[in-house]
Amino acid sequence: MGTMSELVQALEQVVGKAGLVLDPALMGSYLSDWRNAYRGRAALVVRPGSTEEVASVVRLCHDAGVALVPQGGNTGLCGGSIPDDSGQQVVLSLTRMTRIRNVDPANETITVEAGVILQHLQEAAAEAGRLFPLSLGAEGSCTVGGNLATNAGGTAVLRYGNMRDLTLGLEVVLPDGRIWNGLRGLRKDNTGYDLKHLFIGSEGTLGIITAAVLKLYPAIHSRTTAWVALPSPQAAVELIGRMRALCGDRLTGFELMSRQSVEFVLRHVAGCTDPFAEVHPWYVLIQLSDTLPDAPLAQMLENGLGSAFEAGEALDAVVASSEAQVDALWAIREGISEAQNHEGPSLKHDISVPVSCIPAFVEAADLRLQQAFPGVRIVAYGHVGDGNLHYNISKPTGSDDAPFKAQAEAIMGLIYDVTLEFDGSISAEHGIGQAKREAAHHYKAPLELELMRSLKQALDPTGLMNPGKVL
Ligand code: FAD
Ligand code: 2HG
Ligand code: ZN
Repeated sequence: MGTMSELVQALEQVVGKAGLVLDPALMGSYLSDWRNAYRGRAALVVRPGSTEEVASVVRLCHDAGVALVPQGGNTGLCGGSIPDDSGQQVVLSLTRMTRIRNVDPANETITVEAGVILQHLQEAAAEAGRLFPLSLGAEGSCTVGGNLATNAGGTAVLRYGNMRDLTLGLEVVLPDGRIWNGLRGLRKDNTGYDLKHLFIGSEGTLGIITAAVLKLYPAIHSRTTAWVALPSPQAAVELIGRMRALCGDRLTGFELMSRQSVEFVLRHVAGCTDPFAEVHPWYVLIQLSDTLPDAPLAQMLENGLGSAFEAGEALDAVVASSEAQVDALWAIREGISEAQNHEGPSLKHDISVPVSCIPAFVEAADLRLQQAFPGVRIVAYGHVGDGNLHYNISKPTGSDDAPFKAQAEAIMGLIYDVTLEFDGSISAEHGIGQAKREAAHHYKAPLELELMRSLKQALDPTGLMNPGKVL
């Protein structure tokens, strides 16, 4: 084990001067998340440009006993990509690894490096006449490596699945610097344990993902989008069942939003306006898509909404009549995260319960919260088709931050307790990172934690891969 300055010299040999950030004044964007909820310090940031360079960097840090924090676009919401405050950890940024290595239209696959921005991947798929369906609000800056490491979800999961479902192969640099080439574009491969699934969702604690073979889908040539007002989450669950029965796989988006969520957007996000003159308690954004340019989506939507009005599930609806209107409706949904930031400190609960339990979850959690913490604002919205609600909490209007922050743990505990009562998960898509580590210890079954620790020990016996995250 040498000194930090010896390590820096050796790293410079690998990535060159331009691949290192040593000046703390230039490290800022790597050391805190976009909400500024997590802050750390680092010995340095290293930016390798190839898998071989990543492998050399990892080996050097391993031999020096220095911990690594992998980082992609740094859009994660659980502090997983932020180093601790020791100033001893090294941030390994994948943002220079941006090559699309191969497109294989006949195999319906694309092979990309970890630092490719999700939006660029979507564009590369479109150029090949295909669709890469993962879609989320941070797609302009999050990376494929981060999407894989968090098993990202987003707004198209109900039709295409999450990142795990979209992945066929991985290339990973292991914690000792060896390269595992698992870049196989196979839809069938039953030769033992499926190792890629260990790394997907591991949040950088088992190795560095450097590339992936991902699935492509037929391009979409028609879509129809509607904004629907509803009386309750129960109506949303009934409506999604109705739309699924009617449209099958053409139902590609179904996002639930409470009035509180929409109000925050209308208040803080420039250009967003209320689609209705009247105020309603809940809304859903419905999207139908088809590979045919002239698919009768508008007719299907009209039929579905017609019967929903008759059944009392829908109170009002607008159907977008132009691409600009489609974008305007999605801008309201995608603006919630940003809008909530403007309302002061917030607590994010990225929970899931069975879809059928969403109404009872909301009722129980709302009631108990308002009894125990009167005045807190509940910002509930999310991917109702996946049973995934962002059941976020903002401080009471006009109150100070400090008392709200002092209640944070109790509020989180209350919400997670209700989640577990419905056999739910405390993290549906954002992961554990550092934010939910304690909660995971508390709420996950001891046997599951024991198995996770065994896997961590087997792959990363020195514990230098993103320590302090997940476990
Ligand atoms: P980072 O934030 O850099 O890292 C996330 C985790 O992955 C960290 O633990 C990091 O160590 C690890 N990591 C990163 N790259 C690698 C790698 N190459 N190898 C190993 N480990 C790595 N998430 C959703 O799932 N669904 C959503 O709908 C969604 N919407 C969002 C909307 C907004 C406005 C924002 C800000 C975030 C949203 N997110 C969402 C969260 C976030 O965008 C995703 O978690 C995304 O996948 C993170 O990608 P990233 O490249 O920014 O990763
Ligand atoms: C979304 O669905 C994201 O908009 C972000 O997962 C959720 O900010 C959040 O809590
Ligand atoms: Zn989400």
